[in-house]
Amino acid sequence: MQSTLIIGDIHGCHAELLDLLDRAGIGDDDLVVSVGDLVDRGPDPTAVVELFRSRPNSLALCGNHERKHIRGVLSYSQQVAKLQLGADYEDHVRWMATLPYHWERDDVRVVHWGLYPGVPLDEVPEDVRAGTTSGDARLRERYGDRPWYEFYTDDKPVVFGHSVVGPEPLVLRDRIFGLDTGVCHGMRLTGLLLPQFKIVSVPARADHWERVRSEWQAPVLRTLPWQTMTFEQVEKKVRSLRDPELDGAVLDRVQGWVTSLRGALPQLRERLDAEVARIGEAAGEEFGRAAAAHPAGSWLLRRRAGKLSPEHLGCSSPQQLLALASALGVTLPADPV
Ligand SMILES: [Mn+2]
Repeated sequence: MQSTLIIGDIHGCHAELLDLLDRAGIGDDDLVVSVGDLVDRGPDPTAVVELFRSRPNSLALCGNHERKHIRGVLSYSQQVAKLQLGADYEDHVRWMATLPYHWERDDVRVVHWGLYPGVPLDEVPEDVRAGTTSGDARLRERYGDRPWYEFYTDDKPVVFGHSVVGPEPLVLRDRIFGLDTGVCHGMRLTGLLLPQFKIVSVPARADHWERVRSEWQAPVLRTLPWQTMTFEQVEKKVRSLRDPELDGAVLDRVQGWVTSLRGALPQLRERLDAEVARIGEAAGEEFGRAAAAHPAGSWLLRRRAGKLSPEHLGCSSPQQLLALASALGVTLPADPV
């Protein structure tokens, strides 16, 4: 008889997914169902997504993490996953957009997070089923601070993930199953095996998110447009990205880079003034024409006309300052990270 394994939030933990399929004795003919959140925080989202995309008898629901990718709302863990998924990112996100928000059979219903007890699943708003912030607000409106499943009285078992319940799954009245046991945070990956309704679980191999989020910090920071932001925007961004739980070394490098660029301004001003004087002497009345032929021409003309602030020399962004430096033959570090 075909078994069905419903699996809690996997979050890119491919090794544990294989461990769980093995522990549950899943064969090719058995059905594997994910409650959603295949990606984000874990080390190997690509292998997890590819498994669900390529394995016959597989189904994944759309979790709030998939939904963020689909809607292009990328917080830090999505920015990391985007880099991890690499060249196939767009294609995988198009696939995510095809995933259903619930799955129901005669013997079970599955949803990533919420439902309205007594209301058919396809009449429950998508954001409630996915567990987004707006969905949570709707649930709070209906049920206050109590979780929706405390109002669930149907006989049909219901399975969900989304809310980490600790290393052991939540099981109420043998028909309410909360399976997010925090594998990406070093706890466990849990599945529910049907038709027996038996819990199967494997330990996480590491606190993945702790490692992944610091390992990917530099690559993610490298994708930000540091050079074309204004100096003020760079400093504001650095401040907003400071996180007491993260190694600040990469942000320190960005900060140091900005400081060294700004610190080069007196030297650039000296060079610029020396060039203005030199060209003025050599070209006399022809200053404009001679300066225009110079790589730093527009700065020379503005400086001579007194239209360049001595403090920042008209350079509001690192990119402009680097362009001026290069035009004056001064080498400055171009890469912040
Ligand atoms: Mn989740």
